[in-house]
Amino acid sequence: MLYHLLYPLHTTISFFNVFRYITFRAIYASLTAFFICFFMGPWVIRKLNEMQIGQYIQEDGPENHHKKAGTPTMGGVLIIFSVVVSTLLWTNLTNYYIWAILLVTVSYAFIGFADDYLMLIRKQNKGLSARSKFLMQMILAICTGIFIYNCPSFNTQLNIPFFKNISPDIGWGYIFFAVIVIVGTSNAVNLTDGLDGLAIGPVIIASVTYMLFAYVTGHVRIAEYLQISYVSGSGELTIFCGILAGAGLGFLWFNTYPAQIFMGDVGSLPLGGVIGTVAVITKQEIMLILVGGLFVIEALSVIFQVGFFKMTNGRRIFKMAPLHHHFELKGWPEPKIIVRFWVIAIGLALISISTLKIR
Ligand code: 57M
Repeated sequence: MLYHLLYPLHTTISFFNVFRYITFRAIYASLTAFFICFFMGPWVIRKLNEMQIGQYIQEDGPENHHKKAGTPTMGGVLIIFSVVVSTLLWTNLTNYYIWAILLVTVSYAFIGFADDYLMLIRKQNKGLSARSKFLMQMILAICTGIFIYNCPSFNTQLNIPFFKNISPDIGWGYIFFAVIVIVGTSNAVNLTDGLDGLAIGPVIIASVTYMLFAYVTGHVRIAEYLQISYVSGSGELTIFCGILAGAGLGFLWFNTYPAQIFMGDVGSLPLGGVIGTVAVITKQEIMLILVGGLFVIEALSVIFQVGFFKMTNGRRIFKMAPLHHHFELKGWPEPKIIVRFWVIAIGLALISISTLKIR
């Protein structure tokens, strides 16, 4: 809205010309998101405490988690509020992709909210059934995929990292591809969200990385120079990714060890979903394996552990899955696991950025 209100004034006051620039808006949008979370955080924590919205802790989890019982949860409401307000303030609302991303943000937050709410009233770790949660995620991802597929500037050629000459046109198959990416990322972020700051850190890292990818994909000359697909209008997602990073930093202020608040599914499901959606729109979906490498590692640890557990009647590869529990049970202090996982996420993100030049 600020963009729509203030940019037209540039004809009389030239200063307002800066609102045209994506880079300018990205910086101030991310600061807006950061300050909303930062200033509203204490109030939200107080309210959640008053409403007794505290975390239920599973009995069979690592010992260290029992002392976390009652930590206010559903802090994702704050992240989503900050993201939606900042997006409405700073982005160009005539851009289709912004609406696709807002659709995922809000609808996945609703699924997460329903899940958290049910856990809360049942006073146990059972919210929506895995099947109904997955079904809702799928339906909404299909709607998003169809929406993106029909955006005039979106083409259905797949970008294969390292192979600039190979870009198969998968036509409407792109919708299914988008669904896998969006639902997969949403669930992977959810699985990672099991230690203080463990999920939000890599979400910030992925957002900053996709800020760069969105900028180059939406800039006709830079995209041509780097020989990547140009997607007209995707540059506006630079601002959205900046907002995600800003809101994430504001939330991390309170979620860092020892956490004063957890995000809940209302945070983890939409955060993963929107990272997947940005990857689809910027056509850097395959690169997400690296950018969100930590989420992939955590999700694979669960897939292998559960598969092995079932095949061998109860034997395990890891002491416990997802992987962060394995290191907890090995006796690593929680902050050490968190920071080391962040270090891995930063390393993977840097490698992914370097691939822009390796073609
Ligand atoms: C939800 N939720 C956290 C918090 C957060 C298939 C199976 C591997 C699924 C998996 C599962 O249910 N994962 C998804 C993970 C929970 O956090 C809440 O949930 C939100 C995210 N959805 O925002 O509201 C707990 O995580 C801790 N936490 C923090 N700091 C944070 O900032 O410390 C969260 C955020 C919180 C808090 O303790 O209560 C969770 O871990 O439950 N299931 C599991 O992860 C379980 N794994 C398992 O059963 N593994 C088996 C295999 C064979 C399936 C095995 O390896 O033997 C474990 N999780 C727990 N206890 N907690 C097992 C036991």
